[in-house]
Amino acid sequence: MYSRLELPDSPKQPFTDYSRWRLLVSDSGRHTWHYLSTEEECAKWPQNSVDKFWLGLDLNYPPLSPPKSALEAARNGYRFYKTLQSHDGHWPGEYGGPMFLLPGLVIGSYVSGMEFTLEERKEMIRYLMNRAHPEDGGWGIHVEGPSTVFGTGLNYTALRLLGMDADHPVCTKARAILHRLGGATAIPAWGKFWLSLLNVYDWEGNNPVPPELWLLPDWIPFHPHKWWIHTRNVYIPMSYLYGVRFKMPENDLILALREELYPENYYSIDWPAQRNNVAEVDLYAPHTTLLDMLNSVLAMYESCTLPPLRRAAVARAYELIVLEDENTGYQTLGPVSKMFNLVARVHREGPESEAYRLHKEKRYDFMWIGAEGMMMCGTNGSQVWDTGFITQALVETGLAELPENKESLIKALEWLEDAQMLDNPKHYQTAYRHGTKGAWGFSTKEQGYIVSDCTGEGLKAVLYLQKDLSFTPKLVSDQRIYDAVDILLTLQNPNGGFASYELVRGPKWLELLNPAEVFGNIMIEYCYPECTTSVITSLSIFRKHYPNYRAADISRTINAAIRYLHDCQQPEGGWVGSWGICFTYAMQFALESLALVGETYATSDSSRKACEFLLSKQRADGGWGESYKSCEIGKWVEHEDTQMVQTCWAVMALMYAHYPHAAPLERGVALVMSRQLPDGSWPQEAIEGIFNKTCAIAYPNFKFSFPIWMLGKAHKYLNDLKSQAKM
Ligand code: LAN
Repeated sequence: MYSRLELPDSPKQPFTDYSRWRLLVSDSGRHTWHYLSTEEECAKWPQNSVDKFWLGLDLNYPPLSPPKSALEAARNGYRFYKTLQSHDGHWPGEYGGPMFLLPGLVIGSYVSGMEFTLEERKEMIRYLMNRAHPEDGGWGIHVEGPSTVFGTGLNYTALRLLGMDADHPVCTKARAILHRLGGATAIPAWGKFWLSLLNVYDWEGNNPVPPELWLLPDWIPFHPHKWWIHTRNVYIPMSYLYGVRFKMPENDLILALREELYPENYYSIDWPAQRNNVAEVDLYAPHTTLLDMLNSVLAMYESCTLPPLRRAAVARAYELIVLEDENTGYQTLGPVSKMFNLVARVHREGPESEAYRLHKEKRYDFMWIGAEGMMMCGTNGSQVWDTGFITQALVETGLAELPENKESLIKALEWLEDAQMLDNPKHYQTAYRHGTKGAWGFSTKEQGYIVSDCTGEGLKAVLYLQKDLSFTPKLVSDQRIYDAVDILLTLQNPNGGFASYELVRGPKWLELLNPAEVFGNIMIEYCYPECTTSVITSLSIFRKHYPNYRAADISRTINAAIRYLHDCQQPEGGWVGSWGICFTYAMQFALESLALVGETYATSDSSRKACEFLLSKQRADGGWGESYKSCEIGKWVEHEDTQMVQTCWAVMALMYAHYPHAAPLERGVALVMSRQLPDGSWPQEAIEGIFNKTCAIAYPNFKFSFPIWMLGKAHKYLNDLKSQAKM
């Protein structure tokens, strides 16, 4: 479909004119990037500081006066960060990291006949070139991981579809490592699936993905509506596409890829033997015997499916796909389901349909142009999450009261007000959804999913902005605040903990059927210390302002949540983070929660043990640094370098716990201040987030919100410690 592209050898310089890219922020925080084609358009729509920063262009801010205190450093930090606030009040940001998303965008678009502009193609290619492993030329599951078959097989394919020549040195090198790792036969399940849609892997090489499970009665313990929401939303369109055995018609490029992806002859591969063949470097969660047995039974069933039953099951899966599209403005829950749904809708409804048009358009919500080229993001942004943190930081540090910051905070409140979901999903029980009335999600209200901790942080931010600041308009009514509390209270599990999007619906043994190979803990919802603590802290703050609203329910909920938190503290004193890296992340939330119910270093063994654990990890330079590998194995793994953001989390954790000695905190503060640049910003360090145990994901706004928060808080905290010492 695409012509081959003449490409520069080095991806360091942009392949397009970076002065022409603009981020359009519309519809309650929607992000789409546009490339302006004429000088006139550029003159009419000038590039602003948000565009320039995220494109990696120089902002050329003059140096600020060097801070003499932690508070001044925080203030300088916010002088810079304020310029990254969008006109509508939220903070946009890049959300890259996973390296298996862009191929879905490219393959899904290709098989559906959806094009990209030349500029988008060039910059996607450039991104992949920039992200190729410098030594072996492959790609991993995420930007910091070692090369795998999953990353290399899929990204190689994406490059070829985008127009890179097979003889380009980047392709030659990537092919060499792919073949060294065994070739694409051993690609993990989702890779097999994408390649099968593209018709460069045989459907016989896939384990079955039968849509019939959707015809089972809902009460069955393993019914897919009880699976973790991401897994089931990926499974729905996969089961449709498997059910119809979708495949792209052959063309020259497909024939060429069949040659390139495999060291052996494509036409002599024993496909059924590949179903459980996964390269060693890729494997995180090996199949259980139970799963293998189940797959064998399902494979037998595939050879004798009853056509009317299959048709009914495919129709049911399609129905669920449509409900999900309509509930989310065609972006779906996440980037993987987005592209599978898109292919399914185009397959059923064709290129002239409304579904085609809407799906095509909504790809842009995930496409982001950064300094290294164009990527596909982990969600349609992290709008609520980032806006929630920085606003809380400003209020807690007192920076919110500075006249220079008032307007910015009012804007942020306006945005947060607009981001609250006021109703339950359009298709609610019919789409197996949890309620959303009163909720905040992670990105935008259009995406339309509640996340427990996003509602917690959104609620906290609004309470801070409305209750602690005299100058803000009170935009979110008491009733809407009650709605947020009501929906949070519906999310507690019997063990006291809170999971991510829903209650834990399925039995734990379902994890034995995890087919994804590359991710852990994905079959059902699990309770997470981070999600639980955001709910505890938001409810604790809420009840200070509204002591009479559902007081007994709230106190029961908080007490049970605190018990859960104690239960999941590790014997060494830490909590394992599941969404940020790793102990330092989870511990700042956990120690804040404990302190809010009166458990501090002085009063609680749990808090003291946690502080001692953290202190034992402080480095000689005063900072902390842990690798994403901590999340893979649930044990602290040192990073080669001290990490500024993690140092903030650790110092925050100690302050929340009311740790009584200044020295370790002062050393942490000094480290964070030493890394600040003269314009008030901080440089990007290692990746900050994680999901499903193995895949790191970037939270580039954390390098602003957390140092500002920590430094401002530490300033006051250390002064208080000094005055207490004098007394
Ligand atoms: C996210 C991002 C935000 C994150 C927090 C709010 C930080 C967390 O506390 C709860 C879980 C949540 C909402 C979360 C869940 C999984 C997501 C959506 C992601 C890590 C972003 C990308 C990821 C998604 C699963 C990526 C697509 C990959 C699949 C395996 C389907």
